[in-house]
Amino acid sequence: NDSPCIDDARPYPYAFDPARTALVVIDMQNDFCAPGGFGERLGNDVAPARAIIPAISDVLAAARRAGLTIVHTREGHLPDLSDCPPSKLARSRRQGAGIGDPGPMGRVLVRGEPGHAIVPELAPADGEYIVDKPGKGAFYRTGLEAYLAEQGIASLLLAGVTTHVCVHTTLREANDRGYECAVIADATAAFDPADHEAALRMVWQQGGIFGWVVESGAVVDALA
Ligand code: TIU
Repeated sequence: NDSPCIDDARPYPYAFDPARTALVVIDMQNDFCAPGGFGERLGNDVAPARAIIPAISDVLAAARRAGLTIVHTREGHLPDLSDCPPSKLARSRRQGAGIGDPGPMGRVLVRGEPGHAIVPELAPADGEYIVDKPGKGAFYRTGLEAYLAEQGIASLLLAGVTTHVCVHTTLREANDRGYECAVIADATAAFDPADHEAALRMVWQQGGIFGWVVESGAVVDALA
């Protein structure tokens, strides 16, 4: 058969059917990638998040050409914060990154504010599914599971930020639901590279306990 296969995936080759594969781009929002947003206010350097924009852009272009299902996620809350757990709100305030507080890109992590928007380089195209999520995982309190089922999706390619937080939570939720997941190493980032490396290792160790780790160039080649 002519199903693409990424031979140098960890821990072993990753085969996928493009007709049943979705590219999921996680939380590439100004709040995580631009100065003054939620990520920086938490005490982080956003440079690693910005650095993966070109690799994600390349994978997005290849995925669009190949006709993959494309999903974008955004972490954020309703303007009245009614979907923000008090625990999350309190810890954000304690850290100086108060959810809902005013900032240079509007109210921090609130839907509809400039900080909540996806960076312009990776803007969703018409017809691409956007998941607005209140949590770290893209399946919790969203329509993602139903949407993927409707599309007949079996495999997920994961990109975005941060590797150990929202990418991992989504990966774990997806793995428990039976999806074959590949995390794209150079299209994901954490604010601290040590967290990124640890998170990637957790994917492929134990024979691929959560799935596979691949490189963006290999994904682009496989989709060509
Ligand atoms: N999108 C995402 O990963 N949300 C976070 O809060 N990440 C952190 O690393 N803080």
